[in-house]
Amino acid sequence: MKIFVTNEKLDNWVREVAALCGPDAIHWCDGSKQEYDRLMAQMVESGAATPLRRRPNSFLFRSDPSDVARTEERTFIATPSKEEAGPTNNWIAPDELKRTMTGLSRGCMAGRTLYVIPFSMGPIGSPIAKIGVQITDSPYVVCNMHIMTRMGTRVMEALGPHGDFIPCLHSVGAPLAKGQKDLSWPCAPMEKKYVSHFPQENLIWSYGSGYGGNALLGKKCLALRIASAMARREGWMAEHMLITRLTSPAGRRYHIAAAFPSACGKTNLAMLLPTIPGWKTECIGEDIAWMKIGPDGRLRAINPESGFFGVAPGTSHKSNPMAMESVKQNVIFTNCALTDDGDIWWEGMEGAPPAHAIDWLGRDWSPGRKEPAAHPNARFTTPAAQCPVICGDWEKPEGVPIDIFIFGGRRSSVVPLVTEAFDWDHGVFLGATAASETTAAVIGKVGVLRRDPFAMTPFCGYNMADYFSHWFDMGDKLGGKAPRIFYVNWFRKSPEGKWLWPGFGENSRVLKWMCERLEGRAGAKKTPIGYLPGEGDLDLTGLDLPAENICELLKFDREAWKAEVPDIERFFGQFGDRLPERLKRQQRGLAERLEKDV
Ligand code: OXD
Ligand code: MN
Repeated sequence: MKIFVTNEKLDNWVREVAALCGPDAIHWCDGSKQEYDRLMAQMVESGAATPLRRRPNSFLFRSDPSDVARTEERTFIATPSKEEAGPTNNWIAPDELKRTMTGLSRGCMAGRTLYVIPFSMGPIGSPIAKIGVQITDSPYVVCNMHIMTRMGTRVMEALGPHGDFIPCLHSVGAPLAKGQKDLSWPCAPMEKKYVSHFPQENLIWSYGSGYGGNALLGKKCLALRIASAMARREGWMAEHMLITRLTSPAGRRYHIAAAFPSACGKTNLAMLLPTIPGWKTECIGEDIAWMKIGPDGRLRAINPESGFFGVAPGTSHKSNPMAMESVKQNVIFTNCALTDDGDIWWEGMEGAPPAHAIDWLGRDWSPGRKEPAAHPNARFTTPAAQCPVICGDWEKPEGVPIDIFIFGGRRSSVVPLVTEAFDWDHGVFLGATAASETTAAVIGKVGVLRRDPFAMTPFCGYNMADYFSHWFDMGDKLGGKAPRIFYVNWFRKSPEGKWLWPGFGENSRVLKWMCERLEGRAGAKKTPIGYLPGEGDLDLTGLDLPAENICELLKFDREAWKAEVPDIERFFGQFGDRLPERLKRQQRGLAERLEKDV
């Protein structure tokens, strides 16, 4: 079916891609429920999807074992020079990468249907939104895009005959010979996977993977890597941040945007239920924030996505009750375990594990087996509108005004529960030096400390040093209307390896302190690393926590911080002369303050 609105650039591109990739058929997606249902029915029929008896309109997929997470080592930024991509990105010259991608793509859709997905990142028509078009040969990707983006006919109408869009070309890289039976999760071997970005021409070209951020190109590829480069050129911000609204008992609203590396509880914080009486949170987004300075000079944020692609293991009614409520129906589950009564299960869900299940590899599983039943990076794809605490204003085209930025990471030692930056420049330094112990969201070693500035290392589409400069520029533009900046660490452990802070809903106590700092109502003590809550400054009413835990959580450990300085210096060193002078000044400032007796 062809959508009645035509767009010349798009028609030409689809024709070109079809000639290169050689699909058997072309389908223009209209974004309707019928389309979704038809594709799902086909995938159930082929055995790729398992309908879940216990969750209406929900399906389970199992990926190929080689295709379970974003593959950062196969992700490329093709800028004209290597320096423009910077030391934290994999670089290939654009011409060379185009040649490679073209070679791989020749005939790659044989035996498959080419789907054209016009989609909007952000509410259609919002001044902050952008239109993309993904071509893919994966019906699984089409169904995920139905949930994660606004797509189909209404986007074609917004695009119009002459509108511009960001082309996103995707193939699972598994052409079918005549009569060849398809696999339930087709993909290419690791060395043939490429997630390629051409920021100069706003082009995305992904080959060989059907999983998450490698394949749902609106998300990490467009909304972060390409958008971050566009945002720098155009003077706005594309950040790896949740957006949440916190309302005080007096009815004052605070909007918070927070950046954490993958699988650090970002989704939990985005929709947390406060444990402190009278406070309320409403979720606007849980992964990405696009922010522009509004007519009033304040930074306005939208969530460019319309669904959650959340990590399933560890999600429970304790860690994230609102996520559990959001996944009761209309959900795509990937790499979760299947129970005998037709439900999904994963490690960290409350209650006893099932006596028997089918694991993510399709094998029999029972408790006590060494390997987990669900892959540690198993996911749910669910409509954001199903979240019981979704904010009434989450689709407001003008976005919400941001009051507070939070950075953080997973650190078992050194970093206190919460720190407030002295000012914007110090806040940029906190963001730039953010570090976290790695988790399973990305292929690689787990538990290693890595610096992940602004949680953007895998997602910045240009030289990270220039990105730091962009943050300083934005601060200069925002002036007195700039959000206040904080740094948190929920993951501090005792020497015996026990969590010191209960986390989850109790994190609202820390958010409350931040809001009260904005109002000048909460106290703090000045330390060389920033302002920390002093004794009695955090509202701990009703929280049964040993005094030693609080003391440890809010301790400034001079010696441990002194040991951080050389590591920060080393980390900054990789950016050479491109590192902004203002960051160097911050680094020197920290080192000096640590030497002084304050
Ligand atoms: C994600 C990630 O999937 O950051 O959101 O890896
Ligand atoms: Mn993310």
